[in-house]
Amino acid sequence: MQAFTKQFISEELRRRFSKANNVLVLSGAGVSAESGVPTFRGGGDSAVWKGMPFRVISSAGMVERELPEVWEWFNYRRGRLASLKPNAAHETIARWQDRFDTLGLVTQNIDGLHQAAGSRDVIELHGSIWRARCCDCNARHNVRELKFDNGVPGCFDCGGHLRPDVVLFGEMLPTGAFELAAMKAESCELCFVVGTSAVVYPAASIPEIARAAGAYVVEVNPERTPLSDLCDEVLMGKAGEILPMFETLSHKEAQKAQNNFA
Ligand code: BV8
Ligand code: ZN
Repeated sequence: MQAFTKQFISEELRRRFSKANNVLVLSGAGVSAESGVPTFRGGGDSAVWKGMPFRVISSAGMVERELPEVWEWFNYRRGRLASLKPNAAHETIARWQDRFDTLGLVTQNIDGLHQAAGSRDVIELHGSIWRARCCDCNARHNVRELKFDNGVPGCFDCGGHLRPDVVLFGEMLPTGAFELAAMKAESCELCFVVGTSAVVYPAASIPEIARAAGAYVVEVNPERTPLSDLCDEVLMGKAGEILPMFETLSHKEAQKAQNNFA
């Protein structure tokens, strides 16, 4: 394992990782794949609901025209996600909070698994499947424990129609979320891009911003993406296998530093 780690993670990245103070992680569906969450684009546009590609069912137009169907799709997904647990990738990223002075975590995922692993202050660019938002008064409600299998649930404050508090295609991101993520991208030294096909914007521009501002950008993905060529390093493999390798590495580096000091 250690010999493999040494080969796989370049000297340059080992050095940068051990010295970095300010690190940013952008995650996508692939980080949750090993927890059992289906990705959207693994093997093509694979997510289809009742014959509709997810880009159609998860779109602004569907909320306006077919809100009950949107709820049916989200209830189905809530059911599939309810019992899933964070994996080694989520857990490693959560531990990086104590490893670095500043660790920013920006996710496109709506599954809440980063938070379940202990990550704090997660920037959720695309919202959360565990929240609903009122179409009338804009109130947000935690619906994690609630079951509503039929039709459109009513707002607990005003009785208006609730919708999933998720950013659908053609909708704006939550106020300030992208701006905050972009600020973190501009100031980080090292940026990990984990488990994203990097085709959905504006999320995919975060690593571009980081690279333009001088960060070292590392992609972790079993497949190449449109971002791969821009990255300083591409670690091809599963997030749950690759990210824990950095822990071994950081402990080793810390030990080395301690030995040098003693
Ligand atoms: C907007 C949430 C302003 C709901 C989702 C610029 C150019 C072109 C188009 C646009 C552009 N700017 C904006 C657009 C339009 C559009 C867009 O990007 N379209 C693209 C697809 C062409 N963007 C928007 O509409 C955004 N809003 O721009 O607002 C605006 C508004 C109105 C009018 C004008 C402007 C809103 C985008 C929000 C989309 N929301 N869904 C839901 O879930 O139902 S998208 C969906 O894709 C997911 O939620 C996820 O957040 C997102 C990204 O997907 P990934 O996370 O990358 O996952 P994917 O399946 O694609 O890839 C998985 C990866 O994991 C693969 O690479 C695989 O190899 C890897 N993997 C697999 N296993 C592992 C692994 N990696 C590591 N380990 C493993 N084990
Ligand atoms: Zn309301």
